[in-house]
Amino acid sequence: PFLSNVLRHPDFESANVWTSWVDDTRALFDFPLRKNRGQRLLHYLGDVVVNGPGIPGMGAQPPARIEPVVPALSPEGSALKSPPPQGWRDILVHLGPAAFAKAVRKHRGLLVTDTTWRDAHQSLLATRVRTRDLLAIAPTTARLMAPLFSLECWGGATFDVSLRFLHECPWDRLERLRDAVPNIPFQMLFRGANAVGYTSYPDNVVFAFAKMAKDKGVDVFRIFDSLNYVENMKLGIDAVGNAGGVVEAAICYTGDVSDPTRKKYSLQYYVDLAGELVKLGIHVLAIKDMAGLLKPRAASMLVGALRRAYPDLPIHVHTHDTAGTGVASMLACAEADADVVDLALPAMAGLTSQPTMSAVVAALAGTTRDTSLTTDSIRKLNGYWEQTRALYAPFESGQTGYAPDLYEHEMPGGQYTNLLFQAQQNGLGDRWASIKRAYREANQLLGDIIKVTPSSKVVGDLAQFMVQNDLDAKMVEEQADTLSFPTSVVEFLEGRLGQPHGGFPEPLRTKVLRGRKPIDERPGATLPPLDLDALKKSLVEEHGDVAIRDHDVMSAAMYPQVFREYRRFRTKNGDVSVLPTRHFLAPLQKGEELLFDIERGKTLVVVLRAVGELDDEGNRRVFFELNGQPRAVSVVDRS
Ligand code: 3PY
Ligand code: ZN
Repeated sequence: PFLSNVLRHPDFESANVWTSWVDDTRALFDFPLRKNRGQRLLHYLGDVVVNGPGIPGMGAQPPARIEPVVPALSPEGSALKSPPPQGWRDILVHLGPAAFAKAVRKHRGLLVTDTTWRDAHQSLLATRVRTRDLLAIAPTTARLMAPLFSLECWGGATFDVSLRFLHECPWDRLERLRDAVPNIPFQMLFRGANAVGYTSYPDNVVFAFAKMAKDKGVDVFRIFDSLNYVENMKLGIDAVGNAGGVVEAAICYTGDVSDPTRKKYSLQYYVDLAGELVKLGIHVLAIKDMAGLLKPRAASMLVGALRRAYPDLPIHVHTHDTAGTGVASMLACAEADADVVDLALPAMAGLTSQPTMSAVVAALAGTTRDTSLTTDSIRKLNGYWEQTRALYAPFESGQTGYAPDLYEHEMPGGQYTNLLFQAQQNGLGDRWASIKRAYREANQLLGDIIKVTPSSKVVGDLAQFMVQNDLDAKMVEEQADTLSFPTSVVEFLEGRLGQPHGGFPEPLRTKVLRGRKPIDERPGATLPPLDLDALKKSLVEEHGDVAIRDHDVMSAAMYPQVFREYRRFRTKNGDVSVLPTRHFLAPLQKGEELLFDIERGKTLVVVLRAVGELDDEGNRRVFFELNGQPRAVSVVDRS
């Protein structure tokens, strides 16, 4: 079937084939899933009817019974047919990253990154927003939000979550969104030496990953390291530079530069760190306030100091609204001459997400720092996101207000909602307060470190360990040579994440390591290169088909076991990304009709007719109608 797809393809007929043609031409690989596509999807729908969706992180709230409405543009219809207005991506494509950065610095208004497609749903909805719901609004976004500096849409936890829980290919998401949005730069969050994973990868993998991400559509790469360890960041910076992307190096912000008693992370620390990054040849400097600790006065001081030290460097500020200072702090950044700030559409903003775009846009309208975005455009898109958020109601974390104790525990936005959700699911009313207290103590025990993926997990694991075992900080210190610490804690102290500012805590480190030899260089430096060709061969063998593409190899290099399970899932259930979100997340009701396009112009109509009795092997038959024809699938009942 592959060969016949090749021979029949119009590019092949017109001899218009280039070296990467096979990899770049999606249609050639449609054959394995085309076969029985409907039947495979019925298997998924049947499984959800019998067992529920089985997606971790779902609370009791069901998805809303709506299909979100994409706002109409005027003149209706034709607006989507003509190309979108030119945006910053046109400048980037024409001038390249260095001149793009210069143009950004010269621009007078405050530029905005919209995080709705990445960090906002990572922080509010456990990263569960699906490609389908992003894609539906993408062409309209390209037209209404053309003045944006960027759309953050990829990286961070989205890669892992889309493969692992949504059963979708993250590369496919990127390519499709790119096709729909040619004018606005795409931004991703790149965890330095960890790329989109939680641990160091061999250098060749980091380089190949950055290159592939750039080729498939990422423009701006925000590179950070969870300990602000420059050696780890340098690898990411080199990889992105080599790929031709915009190198946006981020310093992670913690502590409080406006509080003279907080000495470890002082203004000078950040200015010096930025200086080291500038020497590496970055295009943009980001301040990554992953917890939302940056109060307005601290924002003025920090942006002001960096601006004075590096007058020509674009400064991009990222924050979370967890404590409620978000809008005020971003306005303070604008005042202090930051170039870009991260905001989210109102329905996806606030609390652990980014501050709301509507307020900042309105506050600056008509001033010299006008964002060029309009309240009307935001309102239109927001209607869609209000409805879409309701579809993902099962993933709401349960947070009902701002966090007054954020300045004590300093937990990043995404982790805050995750741990809160877990505590609520475990039904332990007092546990959340204890975890927050323990988190603070754990951070101090570990030497007051920067807390963001993956170092935040180390602190979170130690905090949970302390709560579970009724240990306070003093007891941990005293019993450190006998306690059985979580692996992440031991690995951090071993140096597997990198070197923290100010060094490791002693005598805790020596006690925990119990004779193990610590690593004092970049952890990835000693990893042998991964042979990506050999990996491709082994994947073709393992999965028994040739439809393993280079980006699948990269997914497998990042997450071997997750990729394996993703392929197995797809063999059984097909490409579930075509299912409407409500039916991806909740069972069909008897007699309910479900309509969806399996490809452009090919609609399937599914009706659930009946669920059979449990048979001797523990299976149930589920009876459907598919485009008017009776069909049945057999599903294992896991109850
Ligand atoms: C991530 O690494 O996913 C983050 O969002 C860190 O802030
Ligand atoms: Zn963030």
